[in-house]
Amino acid sequence: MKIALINPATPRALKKENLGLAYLAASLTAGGHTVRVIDEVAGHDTARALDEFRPDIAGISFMTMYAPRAYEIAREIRGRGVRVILGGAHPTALPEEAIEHADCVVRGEAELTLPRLIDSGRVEGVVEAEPPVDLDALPLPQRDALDLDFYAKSGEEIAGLSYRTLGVITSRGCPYRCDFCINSRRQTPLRFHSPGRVLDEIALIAQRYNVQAVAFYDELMATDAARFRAICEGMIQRGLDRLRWECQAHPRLIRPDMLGLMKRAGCVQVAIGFESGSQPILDRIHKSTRVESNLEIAAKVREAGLRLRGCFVIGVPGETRDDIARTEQFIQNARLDFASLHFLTPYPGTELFAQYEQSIREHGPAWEKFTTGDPDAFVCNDAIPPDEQKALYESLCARQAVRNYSWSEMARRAMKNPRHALHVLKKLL
Ligand code: B12
Ligand code: SF4
Repeated sequence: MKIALINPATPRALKKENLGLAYLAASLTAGGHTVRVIDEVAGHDTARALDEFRPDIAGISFMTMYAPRAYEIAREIRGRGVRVILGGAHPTALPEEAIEHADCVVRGEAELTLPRLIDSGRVEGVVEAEPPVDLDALPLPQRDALDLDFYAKSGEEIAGLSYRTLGVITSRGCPYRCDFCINSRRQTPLRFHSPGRVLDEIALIAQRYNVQAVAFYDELMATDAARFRAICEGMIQRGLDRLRWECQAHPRLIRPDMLGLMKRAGCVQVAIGFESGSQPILDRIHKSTRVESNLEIAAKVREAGLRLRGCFVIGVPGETRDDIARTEQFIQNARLDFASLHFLTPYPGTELFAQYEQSIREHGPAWEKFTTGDPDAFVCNDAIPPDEQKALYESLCARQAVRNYSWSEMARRAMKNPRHALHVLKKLL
């Protein structure tokens, strides 16, 4: 059968490849189907691509912020008499909403289930996917189905420099349960690709797509210390240490004795979700970390010569002006190279969503605002009036933008997006 896999976009889409679709494309191709990925993020015109390809079935993959666009595409496709299947983070969390717009919704990781479902001919209703237990048994993600030149050129920015970068996923899941993350309610266990398979995949993309850097998209890269060590050592042994890479790590799982090895293996930057400089706020979101130990680990990462990107959330229930000031102080004390500031957003499927579900529904959720950068999405915290919270968040983002970028980088960004630059400037004044 001819299957179209669609990646919807909005103007706020980040230019990063959807590896979930590449994994699905590989499984469907292995099952004898002909797959075409229609990727709006890469600039594809969905209507035109559908006219050309004329699929028998279309699958649409989306996170919450793309839900309105995904439903629009689903309507158009069903108008052509083609069956539509929805999957990804949003339909998994809210299948009862998604099924209103499609013939079928698949919840969870669908490499095994989607080909079976299509072969059965019963593309209908809400289906629970059977998650793959052995990740190495899955075929390599079919990256050729994506417009890789577009994504590699869009590059990862590390230290203000743009590299030809592609993403790799080496594990699925996380042992922690932060309230705002889908892992707070995730049912599937933590699973890993073996070091051998990870190294083969990196070697393949380095050779085939001529990349300079790898972005590890894992939620956390170092959950299994022995495996992570084997990956780092393997990168050195196989000459893959010429690639630069960034990974995400949890403060409690970073082993200081590993930092030197990571650097030798090509790591240039570690991203850590510190989230807040205030202990009661960390406790409120069940982060399982302490402010003091976060500062210690930040110092160790910098001492090892790795750049440190910290991620933070503003808007946690009960957060006061003092808590926000402590977060800004933390950013300075930790001497971060880059701080990413997010506005706490109660994504469907999370513990936080469950806590606020009723008022989110009364509020009439504007899913396109669920970007983690838009205080108008939904405000959970009632300790500060919403308008003041928004102003505090935006001025903190503006001050941080000045710290994050060099003057030349700021000038380049201002030329690219003058309206945003003006907005930042206004918040600074
Ligand atoms: C890698 C990643 C990214 C990458 C790449 C994103 C991309 N283009 O795919 C980057 C760094 C860019 C990113 C950014 C963001 N991300 Co992100 N990201 C992830 C992460 C860690 C892994 C996703 C992944 O690749 N998994 C591996 C693949 C194999 O799984 P998958 O993509 O889920 O696909 C499987 C299933 O979902 C299903 N499936 C998927 N599509 C379809 C379609 C059909 C038809 C079917 C049947 C099945 C199906 O089958 C696939 C194969 O198993 C997830 C966490 C998670 N556990 O999912 C968060 C996650 C998806 N991200 C999230 C968020 C919020 C964001 C951001 C909005 C904000 C932020 N703070 O990071 C931005 C927005 C980006 C933008 N503006 O476009 C949330 C989404 C919550 C939601 N309900 O929307 C998640 C779940 C993390 C969380 N906090 O809970 N992200
Ligand atoms: S440590 Fe990160 S990935 Fe794990 S539950 Fe917390 S936010 Fe989610």
